Formats: sequence, structure tokens, C-alpha cells
Amino acid sequence: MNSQSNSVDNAERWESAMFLYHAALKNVKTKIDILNGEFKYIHNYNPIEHVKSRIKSPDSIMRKLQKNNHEVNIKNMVQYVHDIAGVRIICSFVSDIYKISRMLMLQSDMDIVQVKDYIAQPKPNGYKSLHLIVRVPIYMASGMVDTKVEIQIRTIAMDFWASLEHKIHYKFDGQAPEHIAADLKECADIVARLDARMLSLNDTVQNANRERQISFSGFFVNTEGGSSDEEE
Ligand code: 0O2
Repeated sequence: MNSQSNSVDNAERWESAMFLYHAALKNVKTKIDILNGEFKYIHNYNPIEHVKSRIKSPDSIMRKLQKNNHEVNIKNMVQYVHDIAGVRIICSFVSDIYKISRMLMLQSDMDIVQVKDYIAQPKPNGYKSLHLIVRVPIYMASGMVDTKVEIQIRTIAMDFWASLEHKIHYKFDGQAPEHIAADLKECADIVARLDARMLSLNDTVQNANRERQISFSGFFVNTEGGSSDEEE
């Protein structure tokens, strides 16, 4: 009877924890959506290609706790697993990643718990991405609960690489043959070069646009000057 009431209790705590993670995910996704909209409105430019989100599966939560030698229970899950609620922001250019992260860090109702910059310092396998662990307040009838969300920000090319690497990692139980790991690392280097070239190409296009706008507005200034000359 006692163990039965324990498991009912655990089920209720699990439900209520998951409710919080879902609410936190919604909260963060709304913030990102508003930032993107504002950016588009002010700068006529959309830094975010797309956004994905997920709640970590119970299996994956359990594996993470066991990997880090924590007993599997709800208290440890809330304390030690930071990416139960996860949002992934995919951008076109590396500069967009830092623009978005700066904008997120300026939000006063969101605490930045941890920043891991795997772009400045890629993982040995070649993995690149910017990870932020944030805490957002969720208001319930019983009070406010700060809830963690992991935000991963990366380019389309980094995301392409990471999704293939993830599949290979699971296929070989984390022990990919050496030649595959070496090939992946080489692809990560190609991705880094591609991202740098795309960024530089985009900068060139932006500069050309700016120059065209300046000479276009110069044309109007000259035209206005010309017409006043004619009046004289
Ligand atoms: P899944 O399936 O995406 O949930 P921590 O205890 O939080 O400090 P952790 O969790 O290893 O240690 O933190 P880290 O390094 O920030 O990684 C969190 C998540 O980033 C991972 O979650 C992956 O989603 C992603 N990630 C990290 N390293 C790699 C990598 O080498 N390759 C790929 N493809 N993704 C990576 P999970 O739980 O591992 O996986």
C-alpha cells in the first residue's frame, strides 16, 4: 500500500515537472519569435532560419543521470539534467548566432545559468554550436517556479553536420570506427570553411547594397539641387 502511494506520488511529481518544462519551452519560443519579428521589422532582415524544440525522453533523462552517477529520481532530474526542455535555433550565418545570443542575454526576466561556446572551442570530434542554459519564471497558482531550458544556436551547416554525427554516434554506440570519426572531423573543418565563406560573401553583398543605397540617395540630393539651379 505504501509503495503504491509512493508511485502515485512520483507520477504526480513527474506530471507536474513535465508541465513546467512544457510551459518553459513555450515561454522561450515566444521570446525567440518576438525577437525575430522585431529584427525583421527594424532591420528588414530575418536572422533565424527556423526553430526546433523538444522535451527529452524519459529514457534519455535516465541515461544522462546514470552516465553522471546520479540516482535516477525526480529531484536529481530537476537538479542535474539541464536540457530536459530544449530549443534549437538555426541561423544562416555565424554572426547571427552571437547577435541572437546577445539579444537573449539582455532579457531581464531570463537568467543565464551557463554558456558553452563550442564555436570558439569546438569539441574534439568537430561539434560546433553555442549552448545557453537559461532559467525562466513560470507562474503557477501555487507560486513561481524557475525552470531551466537549454538553447542551442547554430548555423544550417553546423546543424547538418550535428544531425549526421548524432545518427552515427547512436549507430555505433558512441564508438564509431576510426576512419568514420576522421571523415566526420574533416567534414566539420569543411563546414567551418563553408560558414566563413558564406559569411564573407554575405558581407560583400550587404556592403554593395549599402553603397548602392548611398549613391541612390545622392542621386536625389543632386536632382533636388539641379531643380533649384533651374529656378535661378
Ligand atoms: P540529445 O539526444 O540531443 O538530448 P552537462 O551535464 O549538461 O554539462 P552535456 O549534457 O553533455 O553535459 O552538455 P552539452 O555538452 O552542452 O551537450 C548537450 C547537448 O548538446 C547534447 O544532448 C546534444 O544535443 C548536443 N551535443 C553535445 N555534444 C554533441 C556532439 O558531439 N554531437 C552532437 N551531434 N550533439 C552534441 P544529449 O543529451 O547528448 O543528446
